[in-house]
Amino acid sequence: MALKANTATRRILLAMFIGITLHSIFSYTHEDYGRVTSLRNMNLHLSWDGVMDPDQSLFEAALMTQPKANATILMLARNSDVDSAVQSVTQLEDKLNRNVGYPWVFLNEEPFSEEFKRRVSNVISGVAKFGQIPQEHWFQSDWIDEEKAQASRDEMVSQNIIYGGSVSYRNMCRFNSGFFFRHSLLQEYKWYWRVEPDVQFHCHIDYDPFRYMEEHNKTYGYTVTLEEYVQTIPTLWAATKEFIAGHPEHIPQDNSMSYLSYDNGDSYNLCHFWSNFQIADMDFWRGEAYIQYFEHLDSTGGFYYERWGDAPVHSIAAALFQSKDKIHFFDDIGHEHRPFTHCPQRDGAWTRGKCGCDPERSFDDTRWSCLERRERIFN
Ligand SMILES: Nc1nc2c(ncn2[C@@H]2O[C@H](COP(=O)(O)OP(=O)(O)O)[C@@H](O)[C@H]2O)c(=O)[nH]1
Ligand SMILES: [Mg+2]
Repeated sequence: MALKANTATRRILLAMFIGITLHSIFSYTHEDYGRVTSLRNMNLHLSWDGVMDPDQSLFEAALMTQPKANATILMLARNSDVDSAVQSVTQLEDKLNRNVGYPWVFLNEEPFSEEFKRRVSNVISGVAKFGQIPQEHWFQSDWIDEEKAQASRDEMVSQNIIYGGSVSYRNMCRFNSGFFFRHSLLQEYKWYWRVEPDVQFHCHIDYDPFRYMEEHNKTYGYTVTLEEYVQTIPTLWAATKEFIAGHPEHIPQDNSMSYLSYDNGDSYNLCHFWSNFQIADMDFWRGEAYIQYFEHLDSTGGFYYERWGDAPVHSIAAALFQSKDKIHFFDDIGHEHRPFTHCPQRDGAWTRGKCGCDPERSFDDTRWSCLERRERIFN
């Protein structure tokens, strides 16, 4: 008896020793393994009274062990945005990312302050990287006629057009249109999720949206589609038509022109995907069709002589330079960027995601939404 117990005890001790040794080796050598098995993260799965929520912990455990996409969560922000950045990051970490651990990248045309980095890193479960945008990717090019640009800004201010007088807003729109995906910190990634300061994520996300995009062969995902202010893009469609005429090779047969236009491309109906939420494939923006389109648009000076937003520019490209099945509506992701909220209404998504938003007040039901038009075309 004593001999048997001794052997059994020795085996148990040996197994424990091997287990602890392997755990230590993996924790040091595999960042993901260390993250998902750390006590700090395990604690997060306990509810306020220390009891596990069985549904929650099951899907969280499943998410943790799945393979990851080559992806990052991206935020462009100013140092003064720190409070709103922390609030957006906290929400997305809580609703998804603490279970999947995608790295965050923060970009700014100025160096990030120590305070910004410290406050934001403190609410991130994994890696956070902070980068400065090269001057030539941000500031108004020298060849832009500043007198003409100033006159246009003054005119927009007199018409009360939102951000009409702002040069920095124009820099931001042009950067988001043509440069963010060229930043050195983003070169290693294919996928990005754009998050802005001061947004809300209203529902728990129980799957990995990047993997969804990958597995379903998508390139662009959105939550809200609406009409652009026509005064900000008077000549964007003319410039687009010029480009299309010169580059028929970039327009596949089954594109989504009918989402953008009611008259087969003659005029633009102003529908676009709101770009404060984007989950997309940077290789699409890095590809020949988009780079040529951006360069064509940029050469007209329209980002400064008018006030072209990155949202219509991205949307037009996503709709025209690829087949329509590449675009995905993330109906089940509750996202709010004031003044509009997309709140899931269908397929039990609101209940499943334990959403805090009011589905009755989802932007989808308003007359400004392009969703119905989009659905007619995409489904
Ligand atoms: N670094 C930096 N980020 C900016 C600047 N202007 C806007 N942003 C960021 O660009 C995004 C869109 O700007 P926002 O002010 O939210 O514009 P809106 O959503 O169109 O009202 C947000 O992520 C902002 O933090 C700027 O001058 N510098
Ligand atoms: Mg915003």
